[in-house]
Amino acid sequence: MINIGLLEFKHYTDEYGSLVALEENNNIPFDIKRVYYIYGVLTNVRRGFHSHKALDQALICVKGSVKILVKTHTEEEIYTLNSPTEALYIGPMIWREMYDFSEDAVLLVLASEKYDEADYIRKWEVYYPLAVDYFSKK
Ligand code: T46
Repeated sequence: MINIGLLEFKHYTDEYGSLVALEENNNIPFDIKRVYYIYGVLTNVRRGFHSHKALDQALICVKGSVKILVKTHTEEEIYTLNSPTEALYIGPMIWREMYDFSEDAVLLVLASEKYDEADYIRKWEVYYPLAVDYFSKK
């Protein structure tokens, strides 16, 4: 799917435990301008329901598990994130919904820009024609 990818991170594991290092424009394919995390989500809660116009993000479930639905006007895929050594890259113009959070889930997100509500498309009926146009030029 365009603008979606799984990133696998090298981990340094020894008898003292494990460590993963993330670097912008290295194993994270964009400048990192913001980091946030989502936790304490009840299992029956679904979040997201939006796209971004231009933002790049990497979603890492550093603890527990969560499902991520990503879709466009023509395609959809579901990813289960349950490892601190992998991330789901989500680029511009991808609708996303996060659900089935385990009780202990911590979803860490690295973002290419600071928070800007103007970059969100929060209505499917607004997203749909913009997606038709955006992906027709890809
Ligand atoms: C996304 C998915 C994966 C801020 O003030 N600053 C921030 O950086 C963020 C991300 C959110 N907020 C505020 C805005 C809302 O009042 O936090 C509140 C909850 O945000 P939202 O309802 O957008 O959360 P989610 O879980 O639906 O979506 C979030 C990100 O907003 C979004 O960019 O891709 O996680």
